[in-house]
Amino acid sequence: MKVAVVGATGLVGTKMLQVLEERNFPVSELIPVASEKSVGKEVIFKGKPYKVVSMQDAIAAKPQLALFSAGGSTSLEWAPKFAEAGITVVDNSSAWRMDPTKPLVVPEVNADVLTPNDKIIANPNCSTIQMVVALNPLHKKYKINRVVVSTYQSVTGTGKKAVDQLMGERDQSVAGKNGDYGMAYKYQIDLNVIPQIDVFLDNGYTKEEMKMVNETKKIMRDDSIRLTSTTVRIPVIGGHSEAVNIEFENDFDLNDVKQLLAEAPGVVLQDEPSQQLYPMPLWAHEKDEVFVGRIRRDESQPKALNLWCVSDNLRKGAATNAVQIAEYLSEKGYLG
Ligand code: 2RA
Repeated sequence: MKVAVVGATGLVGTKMLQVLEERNFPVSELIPVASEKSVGKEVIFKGKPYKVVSMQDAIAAKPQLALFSAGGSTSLEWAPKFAEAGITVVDNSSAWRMDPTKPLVVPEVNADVLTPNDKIIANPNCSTIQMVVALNPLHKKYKINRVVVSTYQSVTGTGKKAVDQLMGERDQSVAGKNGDYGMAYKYQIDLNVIPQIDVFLDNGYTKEEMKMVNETKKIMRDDSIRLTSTTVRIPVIGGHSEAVNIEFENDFDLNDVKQLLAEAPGVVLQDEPSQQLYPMPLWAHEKDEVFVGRIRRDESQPKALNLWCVSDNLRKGAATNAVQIAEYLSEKGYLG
């Protein structure tokens, strides 16, 4: 099938091309799309060069599927134009996520909401995706009442400029080099931790924190789950980590919790404290799964536990999740 990747030269777009290729998605023709300044550049897919085209040219080429990773305003303007031309859009921006007419999908959790009529499908925020993959099997069995989550997020979630800032600062502090790099953040990120992801809202939370609250309820189809979040940027590139405290309606068996997670789709249990085995971004990097460990009872609160989960935010948190949605649509025969 003809597949367009919009934002094909960015960090997530590049990862989308890699994941489409690795998972052998049936791409007969690739249509890479990017901003006007990148039109004419080449991207490599399955060893072949493809020229980057404009939005108009991509629509005229009539792909069946378009994976978008081009920012909210581009998506608001262009996704409907693709959809009107009969092209199914899977969009990685926040533009459509909370629109009640658009599905917000993590395939392991709620692929069944998709119908052949969905032409714009939202890919959730990276920090939400990895958390709900771990929460869903536990919610189904023990019913979650409340979640308290703190994140430790990779600079790759911000984009290439942030990776350049971190590496530039590191070069300076380690090698004494005076490289030329721009500031993606207001503050130094190397040797630092920044307790702000995205902008602040009137309630004192950041947008990233409220995405975790609102998107979780929509994906898990349960508005009764109470959730509070603190999202933090750390000088890491391999993936996002999350410390999650979960309070259930019903008491649970800890071994059963571990068993449920070990068997859950998309989860790898990595929980051997005696071997000092637990999830880390260093190991999750370039993997598609959500790694879960440090599972233990919360001794301060009945029916509650703590866990630690890590996932590559550019893969399961973005590109892989989008491609998995496309695979589901393709298997169901929903893609034109
Ligand atoms: C971040 N959640 O890590 C964002 C990316 N979508 O900044």
